[in-house]
Amino acid sequence: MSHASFSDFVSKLDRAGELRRVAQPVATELEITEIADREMKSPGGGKALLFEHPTVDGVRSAFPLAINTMGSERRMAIALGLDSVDDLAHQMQLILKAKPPTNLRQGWDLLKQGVDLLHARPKHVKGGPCKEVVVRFDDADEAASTGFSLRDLPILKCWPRDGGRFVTLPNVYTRDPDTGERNLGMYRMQVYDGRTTGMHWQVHKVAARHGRGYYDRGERMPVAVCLGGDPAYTFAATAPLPDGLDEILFAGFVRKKSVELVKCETIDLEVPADVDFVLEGYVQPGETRPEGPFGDHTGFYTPVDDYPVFHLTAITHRKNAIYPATIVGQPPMEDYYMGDASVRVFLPVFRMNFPEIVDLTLPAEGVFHNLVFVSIRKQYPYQAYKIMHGLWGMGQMMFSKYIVVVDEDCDVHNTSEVLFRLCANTDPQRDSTFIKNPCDSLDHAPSVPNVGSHMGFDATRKLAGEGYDRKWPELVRMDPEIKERVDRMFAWLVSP
Ligand SMILES: [Mn+2]
Repeated sequence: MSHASFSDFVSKLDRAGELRRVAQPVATELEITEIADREMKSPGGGKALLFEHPTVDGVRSAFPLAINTMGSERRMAIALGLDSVDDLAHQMQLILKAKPPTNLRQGWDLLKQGVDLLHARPKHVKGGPCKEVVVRFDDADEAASTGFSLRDLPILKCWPRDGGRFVTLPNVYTRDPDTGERNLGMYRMQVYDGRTTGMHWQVHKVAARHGRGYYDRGERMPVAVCLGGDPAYTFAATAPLPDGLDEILFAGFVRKKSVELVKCETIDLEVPADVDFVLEGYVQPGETRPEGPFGDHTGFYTPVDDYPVFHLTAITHRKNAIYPATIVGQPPMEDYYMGDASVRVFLPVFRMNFPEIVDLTLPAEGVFHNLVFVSIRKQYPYQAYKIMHGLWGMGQMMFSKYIVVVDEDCDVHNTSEVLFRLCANTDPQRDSTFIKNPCDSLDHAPSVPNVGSHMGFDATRKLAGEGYDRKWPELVRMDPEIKERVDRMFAWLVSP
């Protein structure tokens, strides 16, 4: 189920009891972070917050600011228009299993199974709410235009040592100059002035590759940045889609409604017509500027480095636009729930490559790349190592610093249970392995940036073929019949 607008989504959160409104003025400089951080660290991720009167340098912004809108399992499901995120995982599973329909009958059968691909294709429209207000920047002089600029948006200065204000939930649209292929990604943007920002796409990101294409041609690279609209766009921007798979098709599939695309005013790109803000502009390939520091999702400040510069040529927006934001920092934060939803939805894709995988999670403490818990149906010796190496060879999973493999009967979402297995089932020397692999650029621990070692633990039960000649003992467990009987007799006793 789609959302007509970002404010429609916020209203749904309100009706579900998932929103707290803050009526008093609060500073976009650090104060909103402190409030949002406490909320995100309260049990289950707290509530979404709508700051009705954020202030910028002491002046009330014309736009309210929403934060932590996806920061719980429930809100993530509401964002995707679902009762549970697992419903979407189930639909992914059906698609992967289904053969592409060759006739209407097969197509109809797929539809009956709940697979709805009809709405994946976007529609092209002439106008839309994102153009209710159009502000073009005169190339000659900003002051000659209305005076409206990025300074009018309630953009956060997140942490004390940050290099400035950062746009933290930007949906960034670029196009491959050779193939015309579109990409939607999320790259933080440091505000330099009213119409210039940094563009933090790292070398291995798709947009950076597009940039090299424009560089080779000696052409300006058009870039459009959208804020707000259906949260399905934000989910699609951060989802681990295979390179070349159009995020807009995926968003259409997620929201069960075609994305309506509209042409930008000053650049040759299309954006969803229902978003709250569109920042149109360009990156001049080759031009860079120091970006950072920034209090990052690693829990540490990432240092200053050179990144491309985004020059705005126009801002268009809804009259009643809401500015969406998030903060990152020491876990757990809102991004954990977004990442967790991605892992759940894409687990069927992992299972296609590795059918023995039962479940997989990236615990909040590992801030995505540092820790992976995976459970497998183990059938042969050293299968745990096969899975580790498989994951280390798959896309962004290559950055996984520690991988712990457990048996299928261990709940990977229960960190306490995984640690129990890790400690109880391993001989440290026999059951661990070190490898060399690329590291996340944001990881400050490796001696040399971007490269280092990773470690895997085989916490599964050991087989005879693994040099373990005794009989592996059985876990202490109650009989299921007794559990059921006790459940029936004592409803107040929660079955573990
Ligand atoms: Mn992509």
